[in-house]
Amino acid sequence: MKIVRVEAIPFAIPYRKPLKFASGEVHSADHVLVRVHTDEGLTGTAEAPPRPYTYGETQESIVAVIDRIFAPQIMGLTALEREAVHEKLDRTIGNPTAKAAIDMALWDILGQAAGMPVSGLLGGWTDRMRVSHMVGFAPADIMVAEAIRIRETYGITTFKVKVGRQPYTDDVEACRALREALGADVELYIDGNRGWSASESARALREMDGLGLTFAEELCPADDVLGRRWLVARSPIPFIADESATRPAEVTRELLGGSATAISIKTARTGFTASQRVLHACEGLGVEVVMGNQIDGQIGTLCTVTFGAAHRTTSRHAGELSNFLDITDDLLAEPLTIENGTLRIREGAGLGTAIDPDKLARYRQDR
Ligand code: MUC
Ligand code: MG
Repeated sequence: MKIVRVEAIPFAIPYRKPLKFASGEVHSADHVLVRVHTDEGLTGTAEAPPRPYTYGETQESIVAVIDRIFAPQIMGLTALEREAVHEKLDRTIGNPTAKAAIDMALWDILGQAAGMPVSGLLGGWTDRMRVSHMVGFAPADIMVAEAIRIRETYGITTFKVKVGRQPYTDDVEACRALREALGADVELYIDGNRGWSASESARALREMDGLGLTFAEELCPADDVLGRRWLVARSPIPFIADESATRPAEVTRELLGGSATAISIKTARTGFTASQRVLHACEGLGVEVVMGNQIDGQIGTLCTVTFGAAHRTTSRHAGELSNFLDITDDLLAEPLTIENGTLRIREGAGLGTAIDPDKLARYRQDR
């Protein structure tokens, strides 16, 4: 199972409609396909989504760091030596999605070699997750129409509403319109991507009191250290850290510092190995977790559901697993389908991220 080659292949697939939120917007899935090959002919597959507004990575930087630094460092190690692999990768600061894709590709190899699904190797709790859909910025009536279409088409009943606009009252209006149109049975929570100040966030939460929101995520920057602590201490609902808690140490810092009371776990940035560290820390500290989405394509989404379904705590809340619906196509040989508001894991050996070679040839950017 020795690693003999690591490929980092840039590809681009257009979106049907852009997803807009307070820290950026996405029009095209300009991701990197990561394939780790072994001397026994196994190939582990995962994807890295560049999110410059969150991690500073670009498609070019992900390809470069894998080609020039990570691949040479891990050559000759095996999928059973993930601690050694991570010791090498961690010599380079940052680059979370590049590191996470390598980690998940190694788990894919492990599963294939063992003839077992990765979800079972991770924990094997269940075979599916309820899906939460992210509603991006638009006028309130368009956001409502989108949520209704998603509920009718896919049976999804949990929505994460993007907030953080100026003035904050536009978002209050959108959340109110969503609750009125969708009724009491849907779950709604909000994500500000650091768009508001602490005082705007507090006013917005107060004005949204009564809408039955379950969580508030990254309403203001964690770098506003005292303002954020002040806000979190007063929040009537658990306050999720997402982009402020991207590594196990940051999770500890934000939770113990009073800047968060719940955590978004994203396999796109912590892979499976470090996501388990984050999850176990959260379980030990007694805070809730949500499986987040790094605006993943289908490969990344399959990784997220594989991890989320594998563990009891991550399965308690709907996972953010539907961003791929906005993308016109994908690379998976067997596309994902959301039915009755749920997404299933793959039952076969490994992750189930087999790639359609014709689609890869069509969308790759390096030839
Ligand atoms: C989310 O949960 O914030 C948007 C920016 C990012 O880092 O992730 C997405 C979704
Ligand atoms: Mg978020």
